[in-house]
Amino acid sequence: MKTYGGLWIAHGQGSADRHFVDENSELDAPPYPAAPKYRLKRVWLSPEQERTFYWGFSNQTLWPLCHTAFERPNFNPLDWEGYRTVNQLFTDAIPLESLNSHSTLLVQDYHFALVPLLLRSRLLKLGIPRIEHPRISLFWHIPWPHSDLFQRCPWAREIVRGMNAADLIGFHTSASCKNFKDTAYEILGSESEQGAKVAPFPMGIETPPTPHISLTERHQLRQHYGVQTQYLAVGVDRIDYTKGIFERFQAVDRFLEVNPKYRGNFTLLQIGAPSRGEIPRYQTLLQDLQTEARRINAKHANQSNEVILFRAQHHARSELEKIYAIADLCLVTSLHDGMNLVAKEYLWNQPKPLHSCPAGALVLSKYAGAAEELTEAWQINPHDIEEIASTIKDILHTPEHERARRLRRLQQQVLDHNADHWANSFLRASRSNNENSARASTQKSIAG
Ligand code: GDG
Repeated sequence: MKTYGGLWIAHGQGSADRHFVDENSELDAPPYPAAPKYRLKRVWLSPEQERTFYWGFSNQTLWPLCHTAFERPNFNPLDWEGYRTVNQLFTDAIPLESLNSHSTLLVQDYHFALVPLLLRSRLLKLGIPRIEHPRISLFWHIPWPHSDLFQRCPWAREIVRGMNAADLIGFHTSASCKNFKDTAYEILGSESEQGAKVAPFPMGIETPPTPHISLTERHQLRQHYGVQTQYLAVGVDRIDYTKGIFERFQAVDRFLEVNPKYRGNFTLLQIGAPSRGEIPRYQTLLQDLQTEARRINAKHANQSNEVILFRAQHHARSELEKIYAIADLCLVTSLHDGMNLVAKEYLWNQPKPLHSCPAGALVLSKYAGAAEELTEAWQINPHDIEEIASTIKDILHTPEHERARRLRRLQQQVLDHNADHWANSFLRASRSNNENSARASTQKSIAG
């Protein structure tokens, strides 16, 4: 938005949001520093709409349905009703008068599957011919599961029809694209072929130059975070059952069981940002993780050393960057993940190898979208605790030149496919796709 400008329509949920908007619920953004780059328009939801649309259908139906983490989705008709209502609310908030066939509308994520079709209906009701519609692109940040699985959802047809009305649908991976195309074809038959173009756009991170960090700073930072051991692994996640944090703790436990010489010499620093705390499953997960960390710490207790330092709180970005920089390895053990940006952030924040410090190594779930790109990472099956444990050991025994070689290759991949690359290629594809479909509809109407 900062690069291209435009209008961002978003849920107003902050306690002060209403104080900072004009009579159209809009404001300049970003508010600081003074030069605004785009407009922000707030949509207000009632507590009931938040409960059904956000906590309910988005996060207790679509989220578990799309992640193969063996978590049962809720199929609650009231939540579905709330989801439809809020999708209509957001569609109605789109200022049609300022859009034309040169405009691009980006619909973000699984909360808004119905917006593309609802918008088409609104445009057609106003008598605006298809050729004059804005380009509609949808980016789906989470995986798309196997067609057979998705069709268990009682409202699968409405969801897929809603999405298919876009010109372009982007996923992070080719696997999700294939699953979506299969689902659309099985549900809609040949109608699906006249719908959206579907393609992978693997998302990247911002890649500014990263600061150098000296041996002394590294030492001080480790002390600051309570790390007293030679080897440090890091995990950074929202506390979510899809992220495989519990499995990660168990793998560290197993690693120390099989390799007792690392007891007192290996720490996992786990950052867990509280997330979706209104949902009971997320509350019990946090408690389970705390209990498991305590159990493992007691089991391998070595004087004052804790094996798992679990910091279940939000951290400033600058702090995360330092934590990435001081860790010898990063454990990304998602049971399923659209992409996983943490993997890329860890790689990018690795300092130039310092004398006597090993190059950072990434343990990466093969069920994270990032695994399609980051092929030089140490890939594991997150359900296989033995495999994660033995991979940690393999990494600690890998020669330095090999670790450094892999890191260089991975960092190059992160740089070549950074956030700018993602935004530019998605927008370019939105535009070229529209030109193609505009041409196709012109030809059709001429033929007609
Ligand atoms: C969804 C998809 C996809 C975490 N803790 C803190 C914090 N974070 C930041 C990380 C990272 C982001 O949150 C998490 O991104 P992920 O990609 O790992 O995962 P999700 O939140 O599940 O995101 C995912 C993504 O969308 C993008 O499309 O990759 O698959 O599930 O940037 O650094 N940031 C701060 N404090 C924390 O405590 N400041």
